[in-house]
Amino acid sequence: MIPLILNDLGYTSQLDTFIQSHDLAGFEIGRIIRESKKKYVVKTELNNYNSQISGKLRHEAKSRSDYPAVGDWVAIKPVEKDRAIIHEILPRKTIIERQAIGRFGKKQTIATNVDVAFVMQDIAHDFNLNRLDRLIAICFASKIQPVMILTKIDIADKSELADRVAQIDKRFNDIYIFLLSNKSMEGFSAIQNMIEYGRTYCFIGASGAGKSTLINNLVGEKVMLTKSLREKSHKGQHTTSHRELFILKDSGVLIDTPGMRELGVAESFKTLESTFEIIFTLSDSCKYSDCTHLIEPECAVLMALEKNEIDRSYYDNFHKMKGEQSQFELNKRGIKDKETIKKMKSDSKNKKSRR
Ligand SMILES: Nc1nc2c(ncn2[C@@H]2O[C@H](COP(=O)(O)OP(=O)(O)OP(=O)(O)O)[C@@H](O)[C@H]2O)c(=O)[nH]1
Ligand SMILES: [Mg+2]
Ligand SMILES: [Zn+2]
Repeated sequence: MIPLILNDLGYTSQLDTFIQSHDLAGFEIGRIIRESKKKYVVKTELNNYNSQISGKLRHEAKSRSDYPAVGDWVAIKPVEKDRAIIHEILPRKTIIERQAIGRFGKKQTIATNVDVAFVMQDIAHDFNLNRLDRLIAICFASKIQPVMILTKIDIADKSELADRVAQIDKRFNDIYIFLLSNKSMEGFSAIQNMIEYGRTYCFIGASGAGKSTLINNLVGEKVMLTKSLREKSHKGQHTTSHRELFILKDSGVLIDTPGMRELGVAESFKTLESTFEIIFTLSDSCKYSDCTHLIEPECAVLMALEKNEIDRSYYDNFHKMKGEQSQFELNKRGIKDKETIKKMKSDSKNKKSRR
């Protein structure tokens, strides 16, 4: 393993005071570089430790945010060569969190101690201003500076690209936007150059945006698995399923995250409605109250599309997500049916055994 000092991992002297005042001098200090199902990898100056939290921490944890997350600084005690127990989570500078899917009111920690969030979006086939709104909102809610990266410019139609960038520019006029191709590497060095030593950069955005591909390019080796949509066995399945932190040599610290499906299959009809507010408002003026906005005459949505008042991508995305949403409802019902069958089977088994 390449020797490193804590500063390479983004350590700042602000943490010294806490360590001294909390009697943590006897502990090894490290940063969580990987998390998967409450198992953590902690990197210290000396080693990488597979870690679990102490009974005391677990006992005291009231919510999800009391558990460690990738990016956290922690005080650990090694128990074996490569194993350690996490005894304390040091105060967090920032937390990126979002509403946990399907569990309203519950927060999910994405990463901590992040300085800059790279909000990534595939500009060629996954242009969605509403999603960008949400991602940017997550950053602002977490008090983290967002920087936008629009990917796949190599396969985007030139005039469409200019138009989309103009739209984004207009909507988020104070946010810096990078244009990138992970294939031709156009725009890559500008991103590479903005990454500063000791600072932490978290990559967020929808699945397929190219987060892991960019991280691989920055690290200079294939540290993360990447996949095209075609290769994904299920529609919308994420390639990255865990969060992981990487240290660039003489540069910053990067955190990869799984694609956020905040507009995706698990969302309710209500979310669809607020996300596609324009379509839902227009549909009040459609001739038929149950208009699908696909073929009906005097459909206000189709008319708006024709007059270019709404974007084709906005319209298409609405149908795509509406389809996903109904599929999700069907799946949910399918699961319920399966559960009912299972219960009936086990009930009848119980009856038989009682006889
Ligand atoms: N043409 C083109 N393809 C790209 C670009 N960036 C990424 N890709 C491809 O897009 C696919 C998805 O890229 P990933 O890096 O796996 O996407 P991700 O954002 O990490 O996705 P999740 O891990 O599912 O959240 C891969 O097949 C990449 O090769 C780009 O700039 N141009
Ligand atoms: Mg990925
Ligand atoms: Zn209609």
